[in-house]
Amino acid sequence: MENLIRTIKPMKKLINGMATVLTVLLAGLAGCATEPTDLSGNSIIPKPVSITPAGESFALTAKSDIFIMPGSPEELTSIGNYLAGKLNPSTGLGLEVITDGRKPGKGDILLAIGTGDEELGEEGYELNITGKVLTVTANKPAGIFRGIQTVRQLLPPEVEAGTVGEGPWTIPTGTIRDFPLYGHRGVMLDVARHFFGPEDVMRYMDQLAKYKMNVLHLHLSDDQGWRIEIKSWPNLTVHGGKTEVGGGEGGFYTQEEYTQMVKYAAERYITIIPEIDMPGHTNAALSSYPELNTGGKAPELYTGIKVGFSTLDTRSETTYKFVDDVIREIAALTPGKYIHIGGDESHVTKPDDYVYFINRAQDIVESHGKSVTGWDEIAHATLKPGTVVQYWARAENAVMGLNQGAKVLMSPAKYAYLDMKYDTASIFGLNWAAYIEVDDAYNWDPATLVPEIKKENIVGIEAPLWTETVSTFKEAEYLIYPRLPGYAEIGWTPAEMRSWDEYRVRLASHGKRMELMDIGFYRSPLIEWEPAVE
Ligand code: TNX
Repeated sequence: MENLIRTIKPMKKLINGMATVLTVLLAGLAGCATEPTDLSGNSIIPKPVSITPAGESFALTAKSDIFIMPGSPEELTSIGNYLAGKLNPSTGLGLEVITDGRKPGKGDILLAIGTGDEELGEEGYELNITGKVLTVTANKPAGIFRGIQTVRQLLPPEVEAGTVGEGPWTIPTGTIRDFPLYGHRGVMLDVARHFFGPEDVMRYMDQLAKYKMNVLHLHLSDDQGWRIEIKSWPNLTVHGGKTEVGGGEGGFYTQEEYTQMVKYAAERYITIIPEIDMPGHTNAALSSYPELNTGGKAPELYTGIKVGFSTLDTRSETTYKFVDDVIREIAALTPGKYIHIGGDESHVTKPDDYVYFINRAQDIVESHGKSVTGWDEIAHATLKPGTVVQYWARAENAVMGLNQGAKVLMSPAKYAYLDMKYDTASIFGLNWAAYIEVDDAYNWDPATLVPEIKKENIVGIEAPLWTETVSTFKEAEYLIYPRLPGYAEIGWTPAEMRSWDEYRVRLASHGKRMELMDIGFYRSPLIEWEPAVE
């Protein structure tokens, strides 16, 4: 008997093994047509709030189009065109946007503004995927835009390729209801230490949109360069924009280019927050105009990476004329509510002078109809209602801001700085705050990091990329990815729904998407990436 069992067991194994091989072969023969039917098995980042699978499959085909019902806001047509622009190059299906009142049929996508679903808010959406139609509904166009990013991620990774793939372009059926935890989910890009042109910034915005981020904070001035044209103070860019860290040629945005970037952002439901860092971090301005200096003598341009050595003359009216002109011109080009006045590391400004300056700068921002954001040091001044304090270094500053009624934007350098190295082997980046591996970047909760700063005090999260050590956008992308999707998820998904062990599996499947978009991301050893695409 025992002998018999001994021979049968391996035989069973063999038969089982053969059956598996056969199944795989058959699936292969059918052109990999094993249709995905489990919506819960997706890899969406940020993780949606709720997913209810229905167990079937929806397919985009050559007959598919994108439908918008008559009477919908104009913006929906633009969003439809954006979606077609994302899907057509890789699917080759030639999706068109239909607005003439025809009804969607099998394989079509419908974008529709729904009737006041409060829980979804401004940016939430619902996806209803049946075997027949994929419907995206939301209260606002912004929600539809966030929803179509989920649609992109539900399709196979090849949807992100620049050339036509074979498909099949199938999506499991079911319902997704989704809305963000925080209203401010952003990044900061330092274009002052090294200059990055509008093309790079727009490429970045495409990625932000993909991960449902909605703020791009541009650090437009620092010791090493002034990067935005100010018509009333032209030497800021003519002189102050002509170099960068390491002595390269620098550059700046004309007002026209800035306006184009603002428009590009708006089309992606992204708000640009411009930062003019003051009263420290101002060597480029001081070098361009002697009258802004205490003592009236202009310093040389600076191409090193030290911080904290420059200051505007805070007791001169010329300085406030300058600040007023700069803020007036920038405010006029910026539809967003906030202007960032910097305020960090003003080590050579006397404390009294610093407070005096920040108070006056706040008045100026307000006089141009905007609200103030600043680095956490600004909490030493008397903050106006509506101010946002960006916590980067000192929790006690952020708490001091809270006690004055300000809200906090969470950018703790130890966890959220994209310019920190991943580990000692990282080629680019700094390490003064920490080494931030992909798990460290993901494994924290803005609402519990500092006991006094609670969820209701927080506007959201921002991940800054300072660019002392990166001179091309390719290099920047090595630091940005794959940490960016994690920051997007921290900002969007309720903390109790997040876990590193589950997230790392989803992130792995984004490797192929990043490769197809030619992003040279850091292949963290903590993630089981799929083999590189040949
Ligand atoms: C600190 S973060 C700075 C920047 C540097 C950065 C480098 C902040 C408000 N100030 O001037 O670029 O460290 O990580």
